[in-house]
Amino acid sequence: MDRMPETTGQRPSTLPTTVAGACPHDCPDTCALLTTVIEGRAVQVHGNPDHSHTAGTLCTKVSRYTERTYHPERVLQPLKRSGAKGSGQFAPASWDEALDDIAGRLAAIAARDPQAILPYSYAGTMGMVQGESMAARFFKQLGASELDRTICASAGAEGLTHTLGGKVGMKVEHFASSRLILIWGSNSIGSNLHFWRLAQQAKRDGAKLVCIDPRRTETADKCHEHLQLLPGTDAALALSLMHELIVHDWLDHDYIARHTLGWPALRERALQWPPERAAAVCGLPVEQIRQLARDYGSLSPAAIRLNYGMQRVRGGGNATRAVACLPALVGAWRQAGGGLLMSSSGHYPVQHAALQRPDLRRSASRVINMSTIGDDLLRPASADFGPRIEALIVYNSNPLAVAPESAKVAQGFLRPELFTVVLEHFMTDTADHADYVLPATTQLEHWDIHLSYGHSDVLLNRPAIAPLGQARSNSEIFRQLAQRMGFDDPCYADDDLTLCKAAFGAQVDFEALLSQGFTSLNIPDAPFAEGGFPTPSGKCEFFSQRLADRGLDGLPDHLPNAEAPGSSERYRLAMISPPARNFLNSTFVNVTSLRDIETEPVLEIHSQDADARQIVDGATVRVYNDRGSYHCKARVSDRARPGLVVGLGIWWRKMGLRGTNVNELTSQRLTDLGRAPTFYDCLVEVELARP
Ligand SMILES: Nc1nc2c(c(=O)[nH]1)N[C@H]1C(S)=C(S)[C@@H](COP(=O)(O)OP(=O)(O)OC[C@H]3O[C@@H](n4cnc5c(=O)[nH]c(N)nc54)[C@H](O)[C@@H]3O)O[C@H]1N2
Ligand SMILES: Nc1nc2c(c(=O)[nH]1)N[C@H]1C(S)=C(S)[C@@H](COP(=O)(O)OP(=O)(O)OC[C@H]3O[C@@H](n4cnc5c(=O)[nH]c(N)nc54)[C@H](O)[C@@H]3O)O[C@H]1N2
Ligand SMILES: [Mo]
Repeated sequence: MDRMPETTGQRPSTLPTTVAGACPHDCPDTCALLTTVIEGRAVQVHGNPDHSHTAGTLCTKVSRYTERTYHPERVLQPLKRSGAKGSGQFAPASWDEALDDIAGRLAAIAARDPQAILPYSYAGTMGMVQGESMAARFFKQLGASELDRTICASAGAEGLTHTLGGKVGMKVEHFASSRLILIWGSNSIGSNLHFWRLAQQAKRDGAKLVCIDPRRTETADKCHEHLQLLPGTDAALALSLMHELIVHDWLDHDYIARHTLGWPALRERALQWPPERAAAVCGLPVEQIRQLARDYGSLSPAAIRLNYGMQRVRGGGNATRAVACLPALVGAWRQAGGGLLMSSSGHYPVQHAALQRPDLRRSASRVINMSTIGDDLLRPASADFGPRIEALIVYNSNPLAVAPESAKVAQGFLRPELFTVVLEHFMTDTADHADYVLPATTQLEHWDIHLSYGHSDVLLNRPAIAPLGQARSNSEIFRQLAQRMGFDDPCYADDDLTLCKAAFGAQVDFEALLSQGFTSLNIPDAPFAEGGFPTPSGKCEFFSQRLADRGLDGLPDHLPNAEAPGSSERYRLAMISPPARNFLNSTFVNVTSLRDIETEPVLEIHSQDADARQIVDGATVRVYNDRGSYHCKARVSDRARPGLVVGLGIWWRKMGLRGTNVNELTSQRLTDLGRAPTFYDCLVEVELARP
């Protein structure tokens, strides 16, 4: 296979060429891609067999990447709204017309107060160039409001930071040598497939696999043990495991003494959590908790694949802290195959200042939390809030579908005088509400560089094909807006390859990336075998002085859900809404072959709860609470435990049964740490839909 030379734009070859790239999606696996190109057209995307984490395999959805790229509904020219706000009616515009008008509108708002302008972006691409590089420079110099990017992982991230010191942990490859693996708050087969391969390898070698998840997922089906706890009760379970480790003395006293902080206080707290108490809170059999503690105290190395499913509740930050304390108690960090992994992204030497140039900002700005965009778009100007949001520039995100309490988000986007620009591949629910839609390139059409939150390699993405239609990369669009705004710092002349190099500077061997497409960070196999955690104390902080200084509990605790089951007479079912396997958040919902696998929006409901409501499998139901209502098909299934319903996947609202999706029901309440959304802390009621 010959790799494409460094520059693009060469004459299309009639022979197949193979271009090395990276999967851009928000997934811990960050796969290395090989795209086969014939006569300038990408015909197939494969997993790179030379990249050990990818091992030549892709998930179903990304193997359909060409179907998405050449989708007949790709937006391939700038569009200007021609009908009412939200009507989805647009007319073509030229790039010059669109960019001149947008720059003019932004300049006029900025002249009054640039903080009335808000960028809104997340991880449609995880690329560091097409994410926050040129865009960040532009908005910082403009003086726009800062966006607090909390929608996914910030509760867990802050919990981890106050315990281990950052988003650091085990090297994923060493899970293969673990003897006990706890898959905690994660559906690996659905959303972390390449990790699952390692877990299976460990299983074949005799490891015990335990899944801790309120839903009986396909991953739970394949583990030896499944603890099907109630949502938001993970801290109670973790504290109770500690209780058992203490009373049976399954502790590594030497590791605790040398490499942890706050043990006497944590010990005292954990002793308040006998398994009987946790069993009642978690809705689990006592014996299952005792058995898990016995396994965790005796099987070594023991590893925890902690993930984000368990931190989307009121106490998500504390729950992460509680779980993150466990490995130090048994000295699991001593071995490469022991410890914990939630996110590995903190291991990367990212050169944020070089990429984003915070020095371009001339005055401090307010910060808007992306998870409360529903309320914030509707907020009037005030001394506390600052100016009303007058302009919104959305890229790499689909807030109408993914943000909580979407009726309010939609109401905000419908404000007639709000000026909204959306950079997109498709007419998403959000793009439908824009004043301008700008056609963005896909990963096959632009340069980028990637870190991973599930392994520790850096990947380079080369463009495989020329941009389709008039599409331009995000970075190019912000470069051109900067020029029109008269921003003349030389940094706006940086091309995408320059930005790729700036992402890690001299910290990563860029020549290796150019020649092979990926390179590994140099991380020790057992990074905390001798302590050395990146916390202020250098220890695993059971007690966090930083939290105590903020007036918060310095120790992890169980904080019940804000909408705990049993706390409402009217809404008796707890709803979680984890990803559908064949979608990536709201991405791919419009790819026919993938939508065909997911069929239609469903709500999994246990037969006891279905029977009590005369709901049969396949019936159309209305799921509702005070925030709104959502119609979908009932799937009567014991994947949901009694008292729990599961609204799978983030459908596009307009592809749902009556123009809404599951986020119509979720709340804008934030987590204990990290200011994150509480998607899985949500009570609902379900009834048969009226025709
Ligand atoms: N196919 C696919 N893959 C994806 C995504 C996708 O949409 N589709 N999304 C990507 C993104 S953005 C992210 S952040 C990651 C997320 O990936 P992970 O963090 O690994 O989480 P999920 O696989 O979403 O699984 C969350 C699991 O947590 C369970 N859960 C819900 N509430 C609780 C709770 O209170 N406690 C516990 N213990 N478990 C709970 C859910 O039932 C679900 O099975 O996945 C990425 N990968
Ligand atoms: N109920 C519920 N809601 C959730 C979740 C949940 O589990 N339950 N999960 C939450 C989580 S973990 C996350 S991370 C968020 C995800 O929220 P988002 O990051 O908004 O993710 P997507 O829905 O995938 O939307 C990404 C959009 O970016 C576009 N895009 C992709 N690449 C590019 C590009 O190069 N340029 C431009 N301009 N656009 C591009 C895609 O076409 C897509 O429409 O959703 C959250 N919402
Ligand atoms: Mo996410």
